[in-house]
Amino acid sequence: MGNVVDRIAQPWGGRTPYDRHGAWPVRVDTYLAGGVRPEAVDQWVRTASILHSDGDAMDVAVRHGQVVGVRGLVTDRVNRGRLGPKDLFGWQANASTDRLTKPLVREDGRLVECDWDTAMSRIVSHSRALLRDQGPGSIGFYTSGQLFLEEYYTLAVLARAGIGTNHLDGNTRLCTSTAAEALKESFGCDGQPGSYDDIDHADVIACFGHNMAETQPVQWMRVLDRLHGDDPPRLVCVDPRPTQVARRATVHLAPRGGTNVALFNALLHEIIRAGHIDGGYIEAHTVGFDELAKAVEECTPRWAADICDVPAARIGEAAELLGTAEALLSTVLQGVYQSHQATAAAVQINNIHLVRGMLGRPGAGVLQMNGQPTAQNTRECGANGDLPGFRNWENDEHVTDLARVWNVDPATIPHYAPPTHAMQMFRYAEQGSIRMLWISGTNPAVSLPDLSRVRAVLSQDRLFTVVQDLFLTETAQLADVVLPAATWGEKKGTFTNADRTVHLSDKAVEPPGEARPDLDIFLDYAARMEFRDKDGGPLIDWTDAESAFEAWKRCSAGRPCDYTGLTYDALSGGSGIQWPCNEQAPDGTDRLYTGGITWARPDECETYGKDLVTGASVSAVEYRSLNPGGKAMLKGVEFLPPHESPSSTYPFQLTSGRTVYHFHTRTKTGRVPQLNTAAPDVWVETAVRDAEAHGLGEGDLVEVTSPRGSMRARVRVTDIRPGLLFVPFHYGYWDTAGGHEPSGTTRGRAANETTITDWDPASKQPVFKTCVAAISLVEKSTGQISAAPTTTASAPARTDTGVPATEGRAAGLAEETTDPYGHGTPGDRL
Ligand SMILES: Nc1nc2c(c(=O)[nH]1)N[C@H]1C(S)=C(S)[C@@H](COP(=O)(O)OP(=O)(O)OC[C@H]3O[C@@H](n4cnc5c(=O)[nH]c(N)nc54)[C@H](O)[C@@H]3O)O[C@H]1N2
Ligand SMILES: Nc1nc2c(c(=O)[nH]1)N[C@H]1C(S)=C(S)[C@@H](COP(=O)(O)OP(=O)(O)OC[C@H]3O[C@@H](n4cnc5c(=O)[nH]c(N)nc54)[C@H](O)[C@@H]3O)O[C@H]1N2
Ligand SMILES: [Mo]
Repeated sequence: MGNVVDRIAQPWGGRTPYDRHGAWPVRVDTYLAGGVRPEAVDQWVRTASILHSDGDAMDVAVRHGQVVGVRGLVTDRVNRGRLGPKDLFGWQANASTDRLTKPLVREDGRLVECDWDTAMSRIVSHSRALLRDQGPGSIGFYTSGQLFLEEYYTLAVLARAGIGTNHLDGNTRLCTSTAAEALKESFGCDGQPGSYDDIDHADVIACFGHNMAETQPVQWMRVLDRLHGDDPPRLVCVDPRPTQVARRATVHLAPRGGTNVALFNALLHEIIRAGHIDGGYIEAHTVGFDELAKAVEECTPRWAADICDVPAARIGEAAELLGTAEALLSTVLQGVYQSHQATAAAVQINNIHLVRGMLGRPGAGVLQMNGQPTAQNTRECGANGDLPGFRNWENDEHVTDLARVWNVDPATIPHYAPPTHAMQMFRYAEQGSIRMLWISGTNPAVSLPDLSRVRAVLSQDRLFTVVQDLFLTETAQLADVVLPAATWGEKKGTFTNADRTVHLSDKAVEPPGEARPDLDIFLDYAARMEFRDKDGGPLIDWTDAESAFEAWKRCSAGRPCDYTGLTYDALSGGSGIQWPCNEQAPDGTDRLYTGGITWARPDECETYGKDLVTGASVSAVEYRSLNPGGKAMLKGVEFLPPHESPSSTYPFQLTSGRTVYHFHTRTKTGRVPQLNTAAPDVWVETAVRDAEAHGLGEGDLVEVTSPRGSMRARVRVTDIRPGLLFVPFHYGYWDTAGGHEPSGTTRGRAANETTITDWDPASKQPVFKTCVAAISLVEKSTGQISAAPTTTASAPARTDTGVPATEGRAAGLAEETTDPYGHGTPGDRL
């Protein structure tokens, strides 16, 4: 028996301290609903979390054919038994009574239930007519970072070689396209260099625009456990909000929104000026040092202090920590990827590691993070703007090789232009060249910027929209055909986390009604469309998850993301396994680039790169001359001001993001009592100084307006940087109380009513984190308080405001044990 802990009140649970270079102790977290005892569980089914990119392994408890709880997997390398609040409680959404159970088609303006044959026939006849009349470029697919590897691979083959369209991308464009681009720009190829194990060894851990405490709570537990042990790491945090990471940091920098490049250039300036560089490493493994040094030559801390509104001395302290670390681990996420000059900024973090030789050894690593649980697979399978297996669309040999794998003519695979990115696909749909858009596992009517525009695009009569989801989401309501999907726990497949760890997710229970796995839907479509290879055989000859996985292994062979050494059987063991896994590395690979840079040679690289300011492609010839030996590339970039800056009409900067209790547009977490109650409605965070200046206080209802639109929320006064507003983007117009119908009041609460249609020139990732806004009072609070949690970055600045602490009470209780084998030795180590 372990401790029982309210995991809503204490999202990170209890501490299991450990020392530097030690092994992270185990702690097994279990939540079983409704008083079910472990002995009463019929079956434990292996999977990993699907509500973030951490890849926390767990077993799902099944009783009488229903999921009744979860237990962290003690032997897994990623979490050693721990689970975060969403992992513990989130599975309950699967059993919601409002799951889609039958396909729907639009008849006389209304969505009505039908059978699968009717829905699929309608999609197939539309596809055939469009292919005949307008060609493959009239069909687009917009997918997810939440399906399984087998599903993305199947979709990539059917879209790229079956339909022959270039218009296939994922919501990973909104999420990790900058991570991928930054890795490609620096290392010539995607692939996460670091490992979570680096947390055990680092003496400095730096989080750049990454609220790890809330968005990867289990790795944050690992950091906390080190902070409680001997020789704790020092933390550097770059975030304008008082996140838990910021509160624990030795140095916290809270820059003005959109100024990351100025700040990072100043850090590089100081590191180089102080001589904290590894000349041997630079010489052996990089090109471009002189250009980088020149680019940051003038970028003194004093210069950056004005731009970023951060004290110059503080920048110096951060540079000193980063510059003198023995083993530096950096993580980068949306505060960089969705901010201004995203790729340029993310690349500067790679540069810090390269000039310091901080790569490829324990504790020295970069984690250009992923966000979504399966975003890595979207990228490697080519269901985003890349070809499968990190192949280079501009390299004819790579295209020919892919054509060999698929047994098609190379000309079948569109490679006349870069694969179309999601923002461009919506533009094409707006302009009318895309006439059919198949949306799977994403809710763009809440998650894309500038929602009134997105609704207008999706509502057009001339656009035939297919939406494949679990629920009748804001997006599904605008569709012509809605397909009910089975999800995690109801289907089998694999997925890969942010440190390349592959997990197998088994089927625990039957999906509701007629819902089908996304894989079966894609296979059904491919069969009905009769896609053929060049010998007349079926283009797609696999029939289930495991045969799809085997097909993908053949496609990944010899590529950086080599899966050939993995099998479903091997993945059913005690832990996930990190790719590449092949004959040379049968147990997987913990770190990339341990012996230098591997995939940047001109014939092997995934891309020849881009100009980080304009996005213009570097040509193959230029790449060959700049980087003939395939080293890492140091790329300096000048700071440019954000595209919108505050004015008298819009005096604030506005940013948006997440809270620990909710996932994205809340289709799952909004249906879970513990999570929904912890943060039931939208709020807006504002600084003490700004609240005083505008006469605002806790719970006041305000309108936040930008040049695009407006939204309403109640105020929470926090220690956020002055001049900045923060809104969680989780809340669309679906409401647990209000049901499905868009209502006048709740419709205007999505952060993306206000955000801008703008994207990074290199990664094409939308700029969600930097726009301007005004705030005006709608109604003074008469005792109402905002729905913002108190446990996290949204904690009130003052404790005397009468805001009750966020708690789960009896419903939030979960068990923790550090002695899962009953040896009586707490802290039992792996
Ligand atoms: N609880 C929870 N966890 C999740 C998810 C979720 O929805 N909920 N989603 C998953 C996904 S898909 C993703 S992508 C990740 C995202 O994970 P994170 O990137 O950690 O989350 P965000 O809240 O989007 O943004 C992080 C921080 O960026 C800061 N920021 C804003 N503007 C700037 C800026 O200009 N510069 C800097 N330096 N910082 C800035 C914000 O203050 C915020 O605290 O989380 C994953 N995990
Ligand atoms: N303003 C602002 N906007 C943002 C962000 C931000 O920080 N600020 N962050 C961006 C980021 S990083 C991300 S990742 C996106 C997320 O944006 P979305 O992807 O739109 O968000 P989700 O709510 O996760 O939508 C996933 C959908 O897939 C469905 N689904 C879940 N599992 C399955 C399955 O197995 N099969 C199928 N077919 N469907 C399934 C869910 O019900 C849900 O409707 O939002 C982006 N938008
Ligand atoms: Mo994301």
